[in-house]
Amino acid sequence: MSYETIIVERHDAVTLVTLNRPQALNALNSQVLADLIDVMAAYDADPGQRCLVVTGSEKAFAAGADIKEMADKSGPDMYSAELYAEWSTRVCATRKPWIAAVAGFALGGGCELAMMADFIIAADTAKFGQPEITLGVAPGMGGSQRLTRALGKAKAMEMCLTGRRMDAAEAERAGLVARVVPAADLLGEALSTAKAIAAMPPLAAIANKELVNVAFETSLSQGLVNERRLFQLLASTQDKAEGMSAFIEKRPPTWTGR
Ligand code: CO8
Repeated sequence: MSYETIIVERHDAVTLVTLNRPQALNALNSQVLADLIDVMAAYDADPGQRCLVVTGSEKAFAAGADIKEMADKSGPDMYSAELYAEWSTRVCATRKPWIAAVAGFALGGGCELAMMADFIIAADTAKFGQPEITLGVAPGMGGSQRLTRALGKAKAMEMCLTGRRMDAAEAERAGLVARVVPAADLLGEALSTAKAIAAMPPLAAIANKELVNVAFETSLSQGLVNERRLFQLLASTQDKAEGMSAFIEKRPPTWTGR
């Protein structure tokens, strides 16, 4: 697969997507968004691919939506086109797991893209922020909602109102990122985490992702019902029989995704 603004590589069952607009610090223009939708749909449809990593450069994961492309768009243009809405809906519809590996700036739409991932692994150089207020706007691709769910009201409100950037250590303490690693190890750590996920039974990976996401969308009692139902569904899979037999027989399991 060849794209204009991203580089796509396969590492066995892991797809690695590298944002590649260095001249604009990986700002998300419409071509990047189209390329990302395409590669994520291809990943979801490919049974041989079990996890995906999105990363950027050492300097920037992504410095936001492309301000130069956005500058001329009017409010009515954006409203009638629902700019970015279809894109984020389609990215978030990816059923299989994916990770954001963030070094450098993850600002505005870049922070929002990272937060759409199932989790973030950050380099110690990572800087997260929602600086939209400094441009006279507000987050438009989920930042105000996902940041608040991840960090709580106080920090999310402070970041949105001041545009302050949060470094990697604070982001880990606050629960925005799963783990912080030295910048030189970021890609290796992200790929080995992705390979560990790729080695899990595929249906159980999809179900685990779905269940954690349900926790953000519903009441505890409804979430617990969903959890029991998916547990019961997984109990009827060949992979459940294989996983439990392999444990009892003290051998590695072989997953079929059935
Ligand atoms: N868009 C377009 N170009 C960008 C962007 C961007 N977001 N960020 C950086 N660039 C470009 C610069 O213009 C510059 O290009 P050139 O060399 O042609 O002048 C190049 O990248 C390098 O940038 P700098 O020279 O500024 O690099 P510095 O190291 O000095 O600074 C910063 C790095 C601090 C990251 C700085 O570039 C910066 O502040 N960038 C903008 C950050 C920002 O405000 N992001 C939020 C954008 S708005 C947004 O994301 C809203 C999303 C939701 C929209 C939904 C609508 C419905």
